[in-house]
Amino acid sequence: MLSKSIESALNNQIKIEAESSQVYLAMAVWAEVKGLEGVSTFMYAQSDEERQHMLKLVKFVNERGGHAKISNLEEPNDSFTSFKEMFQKLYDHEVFVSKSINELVHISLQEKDYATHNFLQWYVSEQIEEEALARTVLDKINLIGDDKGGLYLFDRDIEKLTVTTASSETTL
Ligand code: OFO
Repeated sequence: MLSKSIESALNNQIKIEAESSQVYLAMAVWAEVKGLEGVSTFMYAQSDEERQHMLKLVKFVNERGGHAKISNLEEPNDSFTSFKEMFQKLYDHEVFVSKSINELVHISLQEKDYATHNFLQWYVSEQIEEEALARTVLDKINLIGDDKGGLYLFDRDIEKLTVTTASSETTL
């Protein structure tokens, strides 16, 4: 059985994961409108993954005797001055999510809720993967700079990065 404080912390994370899905959906749309199909496919896939992260939490809260809360979401930013800015925001967002997961892990230990602590380890590994992926993408964008040919190749290649993330194995 979840304590009230753990339930509320997990529910807060449900909102964060749902908002992450919206953040990446808005990025997918922006990239699609700009004609970068590879980038938009990557972002649509990221958005789907975040929804899975949210659902995994929903199931966990309900299975442990809590009540998952489905909240109103912040409207995501849907315009960017450049691809570099968009990918920087993706990276910053993942760092923010990692901090939030770490805080949850901390609370679960404080409350000696080892089941929740164990459940959260999946998210800890996931955030390591996602931060690394976002950093790799950002490094590539920085290398390309304003080179249009480089951007074309990047757009073609980024879809392959989607396939290699461990998170694509997500199951509920
Ligand atoms: Fe939910 O993993 Fe990214 O944010």
